[in-house]
Amino acid sequence: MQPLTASTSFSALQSHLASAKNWHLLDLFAQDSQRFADMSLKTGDLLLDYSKNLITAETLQLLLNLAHERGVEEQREAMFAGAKINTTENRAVLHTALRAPRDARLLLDGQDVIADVHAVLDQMRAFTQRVRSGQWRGHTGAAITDIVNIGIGGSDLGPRTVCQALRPFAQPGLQLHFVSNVDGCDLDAVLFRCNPETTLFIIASKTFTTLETMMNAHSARDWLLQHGCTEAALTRHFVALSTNTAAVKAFGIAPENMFPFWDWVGGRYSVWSAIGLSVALAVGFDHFAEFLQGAHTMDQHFRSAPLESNMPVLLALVGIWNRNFLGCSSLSIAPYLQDLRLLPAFLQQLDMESNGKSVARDGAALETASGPLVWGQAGTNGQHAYFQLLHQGTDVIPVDFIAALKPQHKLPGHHAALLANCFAQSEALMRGKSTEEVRSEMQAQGIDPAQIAALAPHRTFAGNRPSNTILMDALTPKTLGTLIALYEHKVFVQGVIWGVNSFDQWGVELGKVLAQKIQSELLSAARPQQHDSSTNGLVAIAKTAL
Ligand code: G6Q
Repeated sequence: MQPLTASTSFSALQSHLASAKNWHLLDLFAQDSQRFADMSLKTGDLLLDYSKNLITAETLQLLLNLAHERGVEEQREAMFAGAKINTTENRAVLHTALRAPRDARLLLDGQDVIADVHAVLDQMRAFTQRVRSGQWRGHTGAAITDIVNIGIGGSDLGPRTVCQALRPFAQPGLQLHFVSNVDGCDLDAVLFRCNPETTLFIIASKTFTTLETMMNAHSARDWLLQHGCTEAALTRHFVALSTNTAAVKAFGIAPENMFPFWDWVGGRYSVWSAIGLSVALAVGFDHFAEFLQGAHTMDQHFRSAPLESNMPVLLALVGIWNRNFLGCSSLSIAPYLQDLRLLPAFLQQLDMESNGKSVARDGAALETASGPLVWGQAGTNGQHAYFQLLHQGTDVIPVDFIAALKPQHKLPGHHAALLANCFAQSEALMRGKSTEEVRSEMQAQGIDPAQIAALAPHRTFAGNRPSNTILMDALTPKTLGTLIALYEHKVFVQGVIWGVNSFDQWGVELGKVLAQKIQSELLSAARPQQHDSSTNGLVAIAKTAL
């Protein structure tokens, strides 16, 4: 495929950049009273305001030309239709099918995937009802009180983020726990809080071979056996979410306690599949269905809206402008919602694992930057930590502010304070504070001129720093589904423009293989010799402690 730099619209954007260098966001707003109206759009329950970016109508048009030229519409259709766009693994990419309604139809290799999806959803519905109603019993006949999801990466972050975000919808009396790290402290801390008679373990692993998950699963099994559960009764305490039937069986989980999914569901796109079982258990199946429905609303919008009024496309294009033309290497995610505090970590995986690539789909080295570093924290906490760098650091870091108009609590005053902070931060990043403003403020306070001269540079903010704001009515299962799907499709569009395969993760595999080798060296008597002197030295020191 043609490198991005060779496309006509990329060159046009590069020429356009020369004029953009002199823009200030404040001037762009002053020149156009319609800017917010023109550069914001609503779809489903979400509003995206992208007007505080260093773009004009012309920039947007050139970016849209780029999207057309790079084949966003064709690739989008290929994904929805089940083409094997994950070429390095020869797989379709069909997380959108996981939230399609029952009456939809999609054939993949002659198999109706929608029918398969709904068969598993029915299995999940029946199971969640049995557990939540107390019908499902542990080995002593007591109802389940604690559910532990054991998984890592895509089999952990999605359900963990969603369960936390939907906390107000959870059933009291049923505690959800998540264990991911191979560090025994993770499982140990959870087991300490659980009763073996009333704990259900969900082993969530697409491959059912991941070291961390399998080690934690075996330790959980041992814990139950040590606490009075017989081998035969283990079946009341374990269910599996996986694509690997043979490995699930070998572990000892009954086939009827396995919730399958398929190779066309990528780990970081799997919360909509059986991997979302912990969500359905926590908030009830009907809420889980609303979460799927919210995502489906965004899928329909993404698939059918023209690019110029397509929310994921616009969010992606603004990101391309910031990354490839304004040189911003990082994107900060700031949810002004405490229950969404894990969203930055979730989006970090979604974006960085998908687009953290340096070769194009045909294997050629990329000539431009691809996925940015994605990071963040919930507001207002972040304001009292790293926002200093966002305002006055030497790097310009665009921010996505995310907020809800209505709170999920009844405490008076808090929500207005939260929203005020959210809006004030994006305004401050844009507006900045000139040295002139600082000087006159200090003069008005009667500060002496020498002190003003010394302090003014420190109290000056350049401003002109870009941000998006995403507003939802309230954080509900439906809006959360719509929001996550928005980002999934944004990442997809950017991957198409960069020309990368957003759906493989070979970088994750290398670490898995090397760790297995070192682990066997740590536990054997032989001296490690196969590495560099640093790795050999570290392994040798660790062997003395183990
Ligand atoms: C996600 C990645 C990765 C994966 C984990 C867990 O897209 O592939 O984060 O989800 O490595 O893999 P398993 O589900 O196979 O245990």
